[in-house]
Amino acid sequence: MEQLLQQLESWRKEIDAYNVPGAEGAEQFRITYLGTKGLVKNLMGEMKNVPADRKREFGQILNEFKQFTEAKYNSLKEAGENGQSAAGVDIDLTLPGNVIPVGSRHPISMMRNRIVSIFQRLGFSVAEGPEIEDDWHNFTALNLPEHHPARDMQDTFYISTHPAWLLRTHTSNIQIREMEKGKLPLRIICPGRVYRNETISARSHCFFHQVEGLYIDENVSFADLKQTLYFFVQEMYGNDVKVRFRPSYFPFTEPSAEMDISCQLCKGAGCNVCKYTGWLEILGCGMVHPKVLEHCNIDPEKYTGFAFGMGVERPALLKYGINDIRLFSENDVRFLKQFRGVV
Ligand code: 2U9
Repeated sequence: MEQLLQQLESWRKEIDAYNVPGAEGAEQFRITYLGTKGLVKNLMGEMKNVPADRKREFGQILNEFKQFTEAKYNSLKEAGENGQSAAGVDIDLTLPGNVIPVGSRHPISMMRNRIVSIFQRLGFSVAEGPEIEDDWHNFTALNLPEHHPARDMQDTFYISTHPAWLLRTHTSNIQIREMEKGKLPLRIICPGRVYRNETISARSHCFFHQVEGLYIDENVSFADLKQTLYFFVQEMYGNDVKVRFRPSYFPFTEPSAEMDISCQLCKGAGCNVCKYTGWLEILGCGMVHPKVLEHCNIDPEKYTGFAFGMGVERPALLKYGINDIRLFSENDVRFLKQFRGVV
């Protein structure tokens, strides 16, 4: 008898919590608790097992339980008929659904995609490679042997448990790996994240993004390099853009150059963005050094190639009017949501 009373209490809680909405929910409730094979009928059948001196007490408890169950059924039924949930909340099926917030592309991804898609239209395919690299693919194969002074400008991060590994300082490791595969001609565009051991400020960070390109075939010339990059900047900045090439030095290209475009803000007149020169430096380039070809078992007497590299952050800062490179990696939604709907 005591056990039965305890059981009744837990059914009471179950009934109270019942919340299946609509007319179907009410009907399901009726079958489970009030139907001919339902709980209340079963309990009534238990009366015969109750000792004679407690029949009256148990009868009263059961009656009260039945009334409680019937009252719950009536409220469920009424709510079902009025289109309400059992919790009593109105459901208006004509209301629009909840808006699911969607994100937006990151400005770095947008700028990378713009750069990459122009080269894809020229027949370049996208190649990717590891961010954790070995010395050979990041430095030595690129004509930057140990103790070469140019390594100083590309100080990076090393992994103390794996001294042979480092974080790549450019995406050129991808080109080396592609050349090592031995399939020529090769026309690839290599986007990715790179690392440098530098003090973080509004203008520089210890990681940033690059897009590098490589074209190797018989008879590839510096004229091909100039025309390809001129096409790129015209697509990127418009047909009225002016370009100039200045001689430069990189260990992995010979000859090497830096390419400037006429400042897009002052149209060449001079402003604080171009430091009153009228020109903006946008990329470095050159003919692949014969030693680099040899390191990848490519005959420099038969094949030549050009390569170029550009950062993604700087053109993104200029295009979207951003003044601090750190905003790109802080993941502040107030910054990121401003790029909704931008391409
Ligand atoms: C191979 C051979 C040559 C890629 C090149 C540059 C010049 C260059 C900078 C631009 C801005 C890096 O992000 S940045 O700081 N890059 O100036 N990169 S030539 O030359 C290669 C690459 C791979 C096998």
